[in-house]
Amino acid sequence: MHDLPALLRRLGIDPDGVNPGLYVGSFSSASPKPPLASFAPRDGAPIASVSRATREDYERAVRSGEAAFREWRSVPAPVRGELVRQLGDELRRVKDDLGALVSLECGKILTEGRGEVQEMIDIADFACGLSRQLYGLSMHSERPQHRMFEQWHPLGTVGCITAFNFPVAVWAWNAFIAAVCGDVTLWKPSEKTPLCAVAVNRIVDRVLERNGRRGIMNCVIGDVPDVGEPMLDDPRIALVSATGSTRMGRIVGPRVAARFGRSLLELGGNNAIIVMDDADLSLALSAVLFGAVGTAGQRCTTTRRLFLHPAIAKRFTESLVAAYAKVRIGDPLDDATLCGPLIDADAVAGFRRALDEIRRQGGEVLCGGRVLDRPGFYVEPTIVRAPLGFAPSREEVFAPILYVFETATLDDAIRAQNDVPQGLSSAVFTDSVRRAETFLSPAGSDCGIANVNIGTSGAEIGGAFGGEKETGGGRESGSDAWKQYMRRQTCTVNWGTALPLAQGVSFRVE
Ligand code: UN1
Repeated sequence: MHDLPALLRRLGIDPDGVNPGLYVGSFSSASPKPPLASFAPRDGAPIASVSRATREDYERAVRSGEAAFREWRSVPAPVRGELVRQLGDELRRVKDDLGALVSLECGKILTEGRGEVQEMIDIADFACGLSRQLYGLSMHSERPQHRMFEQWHPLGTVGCITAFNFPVAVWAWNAFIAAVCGDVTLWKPSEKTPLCAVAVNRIVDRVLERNGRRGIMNCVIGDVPDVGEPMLDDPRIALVSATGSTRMGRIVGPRVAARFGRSLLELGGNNAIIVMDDADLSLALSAVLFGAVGTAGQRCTTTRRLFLHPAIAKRFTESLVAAYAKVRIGDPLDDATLCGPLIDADAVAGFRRALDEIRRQGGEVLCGGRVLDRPGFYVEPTIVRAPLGFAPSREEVFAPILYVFETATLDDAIRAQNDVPQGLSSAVFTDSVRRAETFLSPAGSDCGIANVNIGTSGAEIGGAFGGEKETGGGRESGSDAWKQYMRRQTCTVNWGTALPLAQGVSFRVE
């Protein structure tokens, strides 16, 4: 359908040569390492390649950022917001092309690829407004003629490690908020989606160059030991914002903490929807379908578990299986497709392993369960009926596998939902105010996101995004997530002629 080489060229990607893997206020392709090839999950074919940044490139990038930060931190925040506004405008212009590249390189369907670019545009608008609202507090001093307040200052360099499944939006959540906060960013994108990063950096470069601000958003595309790991131990990286698996978070969190750095972790999810007997079942069905099958089960917010009230369990499961049968699996660039491929062969192997284990432990596969025998990395969206506490359902597998359970009461469902190590997103479907509020109460869902009559995935940027327990505790994107990108300073000003001490302490020489 698309003229792919033309699409790549419009986005500043050379389909034939080696694209630069280093953006530090200038481009560079001169790497001694073999280029990194990017493959399209839809057919496994190579798309284009990118030079791999080295450990020395990382060093250049950090230095470039540090130099830019010395000026950027003193630029008025609303002026910083204006630059982010321009980035949003550029993204509006390339929305369809960049959305198509996201589909091509990470395999999500076109509407979701475009949606991801829209998420970047939304966070640009949010960050621009936020640049005039980085509010501090003022408090009443207990001492006469004293003023007390707190203010927020830029942190420095924010290291941003992103995953393949949101190859552009999660960077924007971090980079745009960090930019209005006066920080500089150093982006390490997933090696599985380097071309999305190249396309974004082409746009960023244009806007930074126009504003004379090259160096405030840098990017190193390369291997983890060269350009990812160094961030963890580097005291020049004030905040490491990392999205990925819980396994990765277990490495990042302690390493950054050991040097008293800050980390913001967005790790695994194991999200559930509870459907009660008084729910609008057609709403619930659409939500489960999008939550479980959308992005081929590769969102951290993907619906992985379903808790059904016994009165509707049979009917709802039947409708869901019927809906799954109608899902078109195929080329993500084809408008008729609802379920695209997994990212690569490893992901397919993970799906296979999970299904073997599910069968071995007695899970009942109601539909799907197979790997499709065609080029690319396609698997069937799968529904598994299992007893409560089924061990495989405690793990996040990045594939469209949905476990269905029956739970007699709302309390049982909430208990079962919370009984996993992860705590990202959750939802209840009910028309009862009492049940909805129970789910949202302190004794309800233990997740960072709790929804009523809305699924677990597809959050808007305006709220703080993130989760509890093994999800890592970080919050990105909207609300007051910006505070993690700044340092708080408490200030007391004495404008009087005496020096009274707090707490009534007297300390004087006669
Ligand atoms: C992710 O999967 O890492 O809520 C992020 C959502 C998207 C973000 C997902 N807005 O599904």
